[in-house]
Amino acid sequence: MKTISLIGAPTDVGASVKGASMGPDALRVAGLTEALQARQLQVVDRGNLHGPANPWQEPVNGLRHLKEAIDWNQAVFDAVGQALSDGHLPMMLGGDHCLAIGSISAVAAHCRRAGKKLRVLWFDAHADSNLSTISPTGNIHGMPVACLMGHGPKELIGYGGHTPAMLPHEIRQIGIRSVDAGEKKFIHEMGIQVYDMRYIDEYGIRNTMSSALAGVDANTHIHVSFDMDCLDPQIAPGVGTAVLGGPTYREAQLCMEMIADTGLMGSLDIVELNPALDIRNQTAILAVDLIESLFGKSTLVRI
Ligand code: EXY
Ligand code: MN
Ligand code: MN
Ligand code: MN
Repeated sequence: MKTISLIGAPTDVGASVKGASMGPDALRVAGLTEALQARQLQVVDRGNLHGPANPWQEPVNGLRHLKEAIDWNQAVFDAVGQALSDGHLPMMLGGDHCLAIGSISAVAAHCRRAGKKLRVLWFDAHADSNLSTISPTGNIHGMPVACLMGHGPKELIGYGGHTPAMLPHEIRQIGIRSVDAGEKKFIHEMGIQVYDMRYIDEYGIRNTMSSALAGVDANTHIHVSFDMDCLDPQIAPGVGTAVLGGPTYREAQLCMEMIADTGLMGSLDIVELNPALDIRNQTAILAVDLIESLFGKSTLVRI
């Protein structure tokens, strides 16, 4: 029986909107554990990690709360690494998206040790590819992709002693529709494959996911980094940086179902849920619904 380790990382140090720190508990209230158990999965809830409080300071040298982000990511790196060593599937419950630095660094280290190929599926409205020199905000949740590729402050790019944690060919970004000018340049220079909303509109979600999953095989570890603001804010209002024009409910479900069909997902982040901005926990409930599909719940009638 597959065992899922739930790892709460209750912080919003990477953001400038308060509230993502309440994400892990909102997911628990929405019935995450029970939903997974109903799918015959064993769940170990590791509770919430501890880390520094959010000092709510202005950026220094283009980075807001660097010290706090380093500490939180170290805690996430250690906990995700431990879960993988235990043979569990780590599910990191954010928290803001800066935490994917620690999470994916741990997953990448696990893949190197196990001789596995890594495929990161990054669902987001944003490219999260900023650098301190080009970021309009200094918010580190806008920088994890760049950090994972070795572009960022030295403490954020060396978890596990390996830089870069991830190579451009190992990631696919899906649902992107808000990209700063400097990020666009970085993405092109790095050669990152982005399925932006225009692509999804023109080719459809099925072709998008077929392409994003192309090349995976039995030796691939899929990591899903799911930023809740990827979804259209009409269905997911509980996020700090909402952007109009995201995937619909069924489009998002098909993404999850196609990932489940591969049977290759080995780790997951659920981030940027902001219960303070939500309506009756609906975004957390939607997250649980999507997670169920990632683990095989299906609307398929045909057999
Ligand atoms: N690109 C903007 C910035 O860097 O501040 C917005 C980033 C939002 C990041 C969110 C959560 O994915
Ligand atoms: Mn993000
Ligand atoms: Mn985002
Ligand atoms: Mn694995």
